[in-house]
Amino acid sequence: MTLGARIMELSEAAARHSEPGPGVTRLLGSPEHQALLRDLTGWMQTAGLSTELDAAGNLVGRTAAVPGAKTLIIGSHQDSVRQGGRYDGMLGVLLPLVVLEDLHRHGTALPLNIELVAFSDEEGARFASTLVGSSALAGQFDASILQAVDAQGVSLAQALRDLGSNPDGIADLARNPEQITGFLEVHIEQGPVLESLDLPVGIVSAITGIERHKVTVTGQAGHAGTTPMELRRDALVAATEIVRAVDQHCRQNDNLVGVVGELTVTPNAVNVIPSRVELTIELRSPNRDIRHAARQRLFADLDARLAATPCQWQHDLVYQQDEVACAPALQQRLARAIEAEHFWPHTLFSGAGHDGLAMHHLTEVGMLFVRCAGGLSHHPDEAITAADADAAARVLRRCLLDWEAHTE
Ligand code: HGY
Ligand code: MN
Ligand code: MN
Repeated sequence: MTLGARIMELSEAAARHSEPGPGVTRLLGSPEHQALLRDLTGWMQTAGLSTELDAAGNLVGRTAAVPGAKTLIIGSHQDSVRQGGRYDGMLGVLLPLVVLEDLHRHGTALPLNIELVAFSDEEGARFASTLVGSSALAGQFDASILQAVDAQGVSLAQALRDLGSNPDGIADLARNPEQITGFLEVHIEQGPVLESLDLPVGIVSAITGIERHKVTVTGQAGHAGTTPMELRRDALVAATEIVRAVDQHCRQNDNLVGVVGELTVTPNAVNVIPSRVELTIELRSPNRDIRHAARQRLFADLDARLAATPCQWQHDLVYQQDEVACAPALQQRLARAIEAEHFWPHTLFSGAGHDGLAMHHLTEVGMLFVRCAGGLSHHPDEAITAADADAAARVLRRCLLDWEAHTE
C-alpha cells in the first residue's frame, strides 16, 4: 500500500468519528472525539510511537528517544468545525503518522526526537476558545477559558475531563524551548493557489493575523402585527447594517477579509419583532497595522450606522492573534525536500489560522500545504487525492531523513 493510500484509509476511518449529518462534526471532548482518540492511540502505537493523552486533551506520540538530540514537534488538530471536512486538521496528524509508521516498518531511525501531536482543539467550535492544545504546549494557555461553557452549559474543563484529561496539569505541559528544534505542520491549503498552479504541495510563508468580536444589538420585542412600523425597534434590521458594512469594508481593502459568521436572533419567532441579535465579527489580514486601522474605520462607521437606528449596539474584542511568519530555515528545508521529490517549491500565504499561531511562541514554525479540490474547506466536500497525499508524505519523509544534513 502506498503512503497516500494508507493516509486516505486512515482519513476515512477517522472521519467516521463525527456527529450525524453532512461532513465531519467532531468537537472538543465529545463522544466522537473520545472515539477518535481510541483509534488514534492504536494507530500511533502501530507506528512504533509511545502515546500519552496530556492534560489539555492532546494525544502525543513519541519516537524512541535519541540521547542528546532535540525534538521536532509535528502535528495538527483533531477537532473540526461543524459540518466540516475530513482533512482540515486530521491530515496533519495522519500523514506524519503514516510517514513515521513507514520509517518504523523499515527500521529507519531518525537523527532527532519526534513528537507527533494531535492537538485537542484548534477551531474552537464548541467553546469560545481556540488553539487550546497548542497554546498549552507553547506555555500560552489562558486558564480562565477552562470556565467557558458550551450551549448546554458544560465547561471546557469538564469536556477535557470527559476525554480522560486532567486540566489541572495544563500548566506543566509547556515545553522547554531549548529542547525543541521546530514545529512542522502539514495542512490542506484551503484555497485555490496550488490547484491553479497544478502543484501537489506548497510552502507557507506566513499565517494570517485574526481578530474576533462578540456583538450584541438591542431593540425591543413587540407584536409583529399591531406595532406600527415607525415605532419598531427591530434589532435584526439594525444588525443587517453590521453584516453589510463588514462585507463592504473588506471588499474595499485587498489586505483584509472578514465575515459575520455567527448570528443569533432573540426571540426568533415568526410573529415577534426581534429584540436582540448576537453576532460575531471576524477580521483577518497579513498585517496587524492594516487590520487595526481597518477595525477603527469599520467601528466608526458602525457607530454612525447604528446611531441612525432606534437600537443600541455593544462589542467586545474576544480574540486577537497577530500574523506569524514561518521560519526561513524551515521553509528552506521543505523547499529542498520538495525539489528532491521533483516538484516545484512554490511559497504561499495562509489566509487560514493554524496551531502555528500558538506554537511560534515556543519555537520556529514551518508549514507544508497540500492541494485540495477547488480550494474548498470547512465544507463536507473538502477533498484531496491519494496521489497528492503520497507526494506530501514523501516530501515530509525526505525532509526528516535529510534533517541532519542541513543542521547548521
Ligand atoms: O479559522 C481558521 O482559519 C481555522 O480553520 N481555525
Ligand atoms: Mn479549520
Ligand atoms: Mn485547520
